[in-house]
Amino acid sequence: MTGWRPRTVTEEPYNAETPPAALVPRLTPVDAFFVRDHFGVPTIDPATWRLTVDGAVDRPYRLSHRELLALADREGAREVEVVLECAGNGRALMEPRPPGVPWGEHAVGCARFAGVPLAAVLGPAGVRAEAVELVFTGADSGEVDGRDTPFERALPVAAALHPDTLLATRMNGEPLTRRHGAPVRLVVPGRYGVAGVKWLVGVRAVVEPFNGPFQGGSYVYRESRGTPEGPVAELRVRALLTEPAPGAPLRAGEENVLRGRAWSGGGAAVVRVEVRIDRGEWRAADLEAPGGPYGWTPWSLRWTPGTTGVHTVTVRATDAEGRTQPLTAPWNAGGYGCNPAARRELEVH
Ligand SMILES: Nc1nc2c(c(=O)[nH]1)N[C@H]1C(S)=C(S)[C@@H](COP(=O)(O)O)O[C@H]1N2
Ligand SMILES: [Mo]
Repeated sequence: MTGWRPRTVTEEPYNAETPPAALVPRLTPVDAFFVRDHFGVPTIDPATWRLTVDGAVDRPYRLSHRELLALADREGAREVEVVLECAGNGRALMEPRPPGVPWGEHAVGCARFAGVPLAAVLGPAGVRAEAVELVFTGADSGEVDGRDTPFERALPVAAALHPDTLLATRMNGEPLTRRHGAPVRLVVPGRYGVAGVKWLVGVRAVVEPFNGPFQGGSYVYRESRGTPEGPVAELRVRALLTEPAPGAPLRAGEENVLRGRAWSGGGAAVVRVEVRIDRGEWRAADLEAPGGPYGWTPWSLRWTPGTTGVHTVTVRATDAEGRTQPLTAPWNAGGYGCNPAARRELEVH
């Protein structure tokens, strides 16, 4: 425990951002980690929890929590360090502002999730060849268009069977908390957070692409300006400036270290982070190794301000696929995938 709390953005349902100071350590403390809920936190007793595996499978079955943990012992638990970012992170930077939770830039965090590869649970069920997707059901539900609707999301079969797609029971070495999906949540490294269904109770194989309210209704890039249309899937390349802390005293002629984090999606490494002060040249920051292919990459750059006054720092990252952050916020009707270069004004005395 750190005594940190996320910063509330909306009360009902509860949505909250990671406080900036909690983004300084490599792993984001669980009690500071951003929270995105569409409905609310369901109450689940692990003793009676069951995961239903059905649909286009040869042997539908139900798995208890104890059986899942035994599977982790038998097949080997797996742990991955993952940047979890809400697809709406940064929406408040878009002009005009799209509807949806008005996230600033901190609906993001990085944690170590441990659990069983989903493939180990699907193996015994035998996903049929005609299945195209797996649909994941959360225990939370609420009214959508006048009907009680569970939170459901789908993944293509190949992504579901990827060895790093986990049924996670632990976060940063501790049992998963209720807020973050206990007893079991899905973790899909390299994709926006919406893929990671919390409070997971069902997995079903389907032979037609799934089209639920949180799949084809929302979480789609529509009316995009300059970026592709289509479903929200992989994380877009992005950098954050974490230090100096907001309001930290800076003096002309004294050296400072600018620091932050950068990440991208689909396992693409961050290969470059560049920093520009005011309208100066772009300078390459030093990069440290990330904690695995889905963790974030720490960057740093020494800077000695020459003059007093307000200086604007701009930071942009580039990934191994050659994708670079745009300088201004991209726009689409749902306000997703907003990844402009990070910008902050620093006052030098
Ligand atoms: N069951 C369920 N799973 C869910 C959601 C939800 O509302 N219900 N929100 C999704 C979204 S949009 C995000 S960004 C992540 C946030 O995970 P966190 O709250 O653990 O940070 O959970 C995802 N999984
Ligand atoms: Mo999200």
